[in-house]
Amino acid sequence: MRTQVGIVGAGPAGLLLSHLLHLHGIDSLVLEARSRDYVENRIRAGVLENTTEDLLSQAGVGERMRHDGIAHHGINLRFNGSDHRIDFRALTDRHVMVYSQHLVVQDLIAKRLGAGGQISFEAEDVAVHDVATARPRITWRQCGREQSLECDFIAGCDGFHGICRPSLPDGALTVFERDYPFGWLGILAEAAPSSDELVYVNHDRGFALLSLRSPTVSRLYLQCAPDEDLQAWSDDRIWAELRARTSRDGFTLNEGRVLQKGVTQMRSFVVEPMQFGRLFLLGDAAHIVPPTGAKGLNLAAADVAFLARALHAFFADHRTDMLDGYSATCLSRVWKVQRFSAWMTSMLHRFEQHGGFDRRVQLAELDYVTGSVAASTALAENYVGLPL
Ligand code: FAS
Ligand code: PHB
Repeated sequence: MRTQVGIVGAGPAGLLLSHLLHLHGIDSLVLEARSRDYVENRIRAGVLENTTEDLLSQAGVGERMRHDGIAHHGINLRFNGSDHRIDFRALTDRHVMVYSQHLVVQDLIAKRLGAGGQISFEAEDVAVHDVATARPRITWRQCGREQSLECDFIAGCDGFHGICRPSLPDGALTVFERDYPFGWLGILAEAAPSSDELVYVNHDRGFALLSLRSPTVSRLYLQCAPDEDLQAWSDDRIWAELRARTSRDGFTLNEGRVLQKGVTQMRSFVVEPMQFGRLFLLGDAAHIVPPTGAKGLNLAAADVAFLARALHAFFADHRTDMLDGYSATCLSRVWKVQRFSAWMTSMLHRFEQHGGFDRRVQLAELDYVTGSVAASTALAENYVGLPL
């Protein structure tokens, strides 16, 4: 088999790249380890930057997002028992779109398959070869039969635990990382959202986040130990802790049946460069951000936009400059988003090693950010999405 671009991974990055390449008349084939049902129902991110919303709309995959998604014109920071709103509309004249990642994946799969795109689900033992040559290859097993794909380029969109990044030779990449001394325990609940907009809570007991998926489904998180034992958290205990952390005068937490619960690790991670020979790394395969800034999915979409442009310039005009500059272009944005995500995480979470002084400084930062137009604008312009 042969294609122009072999894509490993059918998450948001791999699927959006395959679709954008198709719009440019470039052939691709997507190889996905999991089943279609699994990837279409994997609950993850919930907030699309305005930048990502525009990218999906311009690519013709925004119809259901515009119909079912919920535009949010601000977020709230809750500390010292009161709410402080960051007004995106007033500060940036932009918004974010609350639309679950698994719906984006469903929309992209439907679009690709509807256009005759090739996605091989349940691909086993995927491996990349000869990426330092002009004829890279991908091998895998499908229904017990060995397969081989010759490509011009390979896009590693296989997430943090994929095989593309580890396939590169020792010394090819430099890793920059930070682990956090906490994780997030997240639940999906059959409960009407307790707030019209997201509420990020800094409480003495720990961080909490009130998010949502629809008028009847809430998404809630609370800071927990990095190695938290989920079995130790009954639904009642989760609701009790969320009530304690989100309490303020005049507020009631809506509770309901817990549909799903899980613990997400918190880390900041970047590899440089994000390319090697004819292999390009995108999304979580190249970087991870703590979810406090709602950036993981959105950063993946930005990588895709940059690589799609570069591959179009190569195949249409035989230009290699944009491909050569892919990593530098992405990393300029990646590090700004890493900065924002690390800052939001440090401002909103409780750190065991913090003494009284650190705690006062943290609350003073929240007080300053929410009381200063300049500081609120800086938070807002990063949250709605830096320009591509
Ligand atoms: P993905 O991980 O989404 O997709 C990679 C794909 O590659 C997967 O489908 C995987 O099955 C496949 N794959 C892996 N190895 C393979 C192999 N060897 N062969 C073939 N296929 C292979 N971000 C937020 O902004 N907000 C959140 O609340 C949030 N919550 C998250 C919760 C969890 C549990 C996780 C893990 C991440 C969360 N994220 C969140 C980040 C997440 O949204 C990612 O940023 C986003 O999925 C990145 O998309 P991709 O780069 O496409 O990677
Ligand atoms: C979510 O709705 O899953 C979500 C929202 C905002 C975040 C992280 C996760 O910062």
